Amino acid sequence: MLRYLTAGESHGQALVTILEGIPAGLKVRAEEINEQLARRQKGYGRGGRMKIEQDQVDILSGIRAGKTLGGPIAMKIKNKDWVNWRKIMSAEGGSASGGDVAQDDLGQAKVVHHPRPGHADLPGGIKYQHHDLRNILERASARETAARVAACAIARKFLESFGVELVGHLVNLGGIGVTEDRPGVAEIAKRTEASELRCLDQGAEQKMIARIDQAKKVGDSLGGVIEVIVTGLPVGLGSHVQWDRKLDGRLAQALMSIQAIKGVEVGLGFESANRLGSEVHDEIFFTAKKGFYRSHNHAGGLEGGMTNGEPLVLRAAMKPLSTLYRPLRSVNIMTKEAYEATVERTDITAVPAAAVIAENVVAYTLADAFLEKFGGDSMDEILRNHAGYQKQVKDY
Ligand code: EPS
Repeated sequence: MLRYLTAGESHGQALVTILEGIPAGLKVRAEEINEQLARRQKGYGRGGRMKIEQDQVDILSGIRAGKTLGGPIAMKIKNKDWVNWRKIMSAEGGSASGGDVAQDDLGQAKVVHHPRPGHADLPGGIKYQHHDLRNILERASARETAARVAACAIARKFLESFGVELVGHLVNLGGIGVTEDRPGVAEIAKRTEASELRCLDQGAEQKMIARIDQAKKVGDSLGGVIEVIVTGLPVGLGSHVQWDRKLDGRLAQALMSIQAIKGVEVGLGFESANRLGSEVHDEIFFTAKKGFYRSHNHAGGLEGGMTNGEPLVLRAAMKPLSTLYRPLRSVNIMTKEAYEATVERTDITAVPAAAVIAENVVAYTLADAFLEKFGGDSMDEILRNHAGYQKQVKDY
């Protein structure tokens, strides 16, 4: 239904994306996309690159006078850092002698021969037959997520038309967890937007910041856990009937595809494996006013690969970034000698950014499921289909 692709290298000229399948008549302004891009750039623990970039989208097609046309939406985000990498990264580059290694003004080739453990460098180099691992790392970089967020921000806007609210926030950083109960989505959004780490719990946040400072001092990096909560979803997005239609699987794929994500949980997640069934499942109740409702939401809003009307609760674990200022042991891919891994400029942590990326990729996957269920070519048609189904659910 909905699809998008991104292109672009971290230090290339620009990132681009094409999003197709958004119906006609959705109001979208560039500022709304830019707002998501700016949120993604924030967070204590980010490195020097974020001082260079101020991501702004250039809408090239698919939107006219503030409304989608129904055709592909193409967007571009310039890399401001490109001016510093032009000679190294341009399509026409290459050494004067005709070799394939470009040099910058200082005569540096910035070739990478020492793969970073945990990064795409080594498997990518072997697979694509590159002996300059920059040819891998430039595309593997999480810089790509700027383009993803731009595309997904439009899907998010689409979802908001149906009263869906969502928030992504940080619930663990380097082993320090948030203990506070979760208030409603709007309250979490308000409180975490004002936080340097996109974290609800100010006490935990101070400890996390100290942990980041400590990691920075010793040249290390930190991971964490983010949580996405979505309310206002109808019952029945996704389906139990086929593996690739199960919404939990599709959401997990969207989250797992974010750079550095190593695990995904739905609701109670891994903890449900430790408990008896009677301690896990959400008992069902009914009142005329509320309709069907649950005692708690351990299922995280998904049963049988379908939304069940309860809030969607997803968590994703991000590993510590694989570039370390105090590098790990590696091997020179040319000489096969032991060497320290390459040190590229990096962030100490990017978990707060991952919360924004997660929020937006979840919105994309849900918008796709919405279009499947309520499909149509214009917003009016889809809103009508949605309202008809909501009545059907109420009358069940
Ligand atoms: C990244 C390394 C850093 C991060 C980058 C992701 O970039 P650089 O090598 O230019 O310092 O800042 O993230 C972004 C540029 C971004 O926009 O999120 C990496 O290796 O993945």
